[in-house]
Amino acid sequence: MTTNSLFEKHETFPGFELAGIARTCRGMPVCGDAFAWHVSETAITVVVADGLGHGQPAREAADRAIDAFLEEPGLPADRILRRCHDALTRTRGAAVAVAQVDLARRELGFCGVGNVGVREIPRRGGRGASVPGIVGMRLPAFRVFFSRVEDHDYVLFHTDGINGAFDPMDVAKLAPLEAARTIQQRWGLAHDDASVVCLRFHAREVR
Ligand SMILES: [Mn+2]
Repeated sequence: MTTNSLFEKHETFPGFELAGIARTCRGMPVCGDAFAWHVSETAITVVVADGLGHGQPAREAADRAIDAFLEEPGLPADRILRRCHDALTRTRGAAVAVAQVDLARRELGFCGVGNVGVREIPRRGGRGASVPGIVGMRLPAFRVFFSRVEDHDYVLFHTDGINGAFDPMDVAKLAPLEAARTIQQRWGLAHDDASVVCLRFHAREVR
């Protein structure tokens, strides 16, 4: 069997919407990528993890990162990343990125180690980038990049199973789940697990 199994998740909240897809590498029984988000009164936190390699050992690393995050989702982004590192020491390691939006300040903090990227619509710049390294093995010095989010901003996080040459403008008019599906279908690499999380802000309610 060479079916590429898909995991999809989509949730709508007042003022924003989240959708994610993780698609399994061709010929593999399980996906080595995993993602999760946590939404509180004050913050949105998204974690995307790409376990090294493919199959079950990759999945185990990715799952541990997600579990470490969900056990204490209220921590700041840099502490979540460090927590993931501690949780992954006996695994093969993973690329992990953490994005956290402070809803009151309308500010996005992004940090990542390994090949998980962040893209945006429109192009404002300064959303940040992951630094090379392997979470669980060698955690390099990393920083949290802070940037403002405005109404209608679209922020996309993706593993390296998505061809990084894709142009986010191609999905600018699509709702998050449709955008995630389109990115996966058009730019997902068959020989790797591929995942993408789309976070879209809507207009704030006017009272
Ligand atoms: Mn990968």
